[in-house]
Amino acid sequence: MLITMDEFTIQETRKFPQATGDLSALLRDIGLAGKIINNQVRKAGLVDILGKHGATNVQGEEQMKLDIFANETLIKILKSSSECAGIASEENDDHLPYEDAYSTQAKYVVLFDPLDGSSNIDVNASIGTIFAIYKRVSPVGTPCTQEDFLQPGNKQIAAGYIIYGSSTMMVYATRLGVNGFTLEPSIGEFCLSHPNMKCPENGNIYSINQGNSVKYSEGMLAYVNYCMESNKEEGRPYRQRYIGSMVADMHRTLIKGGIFIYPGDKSSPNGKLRLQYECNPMALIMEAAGGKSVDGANNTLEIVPTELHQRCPIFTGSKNMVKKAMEFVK
Ligand code: AHM
Ligand code: MG
Repeated sequence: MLITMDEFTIQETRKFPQATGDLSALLRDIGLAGKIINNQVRKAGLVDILGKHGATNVQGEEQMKLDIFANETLIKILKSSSECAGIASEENDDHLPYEDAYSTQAKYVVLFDPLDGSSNIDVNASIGTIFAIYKRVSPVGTPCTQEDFLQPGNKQIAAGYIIYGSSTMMVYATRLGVNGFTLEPSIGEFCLSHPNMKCPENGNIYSINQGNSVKYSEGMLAYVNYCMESNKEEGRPYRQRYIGSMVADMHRTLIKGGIFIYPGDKSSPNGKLRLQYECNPMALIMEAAGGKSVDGANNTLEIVPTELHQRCPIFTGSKNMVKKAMEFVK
């Protein structure tokens, strides 16, 4: 049976009698932006033929860098959606309130990384869009404020990603669980392909940029050594896999189990990844799938953000692997 993402989301939200359908509409709009971005991503290799950034393509249209295109697409689609009061993006210094009459009445705000891992475009590896949805704390009827975007991750209503890989998928989590939808290109619909996704409690893959190990803390070094150590009963050494594209590394971790780590180190104590639109959405997905996510000591979702673009170390994935890593780095 073919169930589209829209149909699935409507059915799920009907489980809550008080639901208005706004969240389903918002997820549909994010999916729509994903399809438009997907179309451009699929043409990325043709950029030299169609014209580079600043040049015009065969249709005489201005070519844009893909991450800028993805950002503008999400901003435009969410502005015309009547469920979004404003956005914050990795590409914009400040949050952006939508001030038209519909948007000020909306109850949700969205944070996103429009095209994460974009350095992988040149080598044709998977990239993705990451998003987080919060209910605003500022009064409905007014433009949204910075406060709406500085809520801890456990206040997320939903979060997800779109992966532009060998196929294009949208995965999103609510408190009800995690579901994955594969884009069926012939009908242009995301269709339910991965219902009720669960991250295995144990895994045998660790995913980290080990090239940074000279800068690791002692605990972090000890954990990586533990992963490489031989122990037949425990299935070690673990396999090491690191694409360097968070969405792709997390998608594998969610499906196969394992641990994904971007730690703090001596030169960057808070690591590289951003709390609000990279770590928190992934943490919500992992927790809703039975996994775990911490900054080394605390649950990622409990961290109260103080700045829009703040960075945060992350250890996320199979519950038991994350717990083990914490014993080393705490
Ligand atoms: P970006 O937002 O500039 O694309 O950077 C984020 C990416 C993640 O997708 C990935 O996990 C990480 O950077 C890889 O960083 P590094 O090359 O330092 O290992
Ligand atoms: Mg990013």
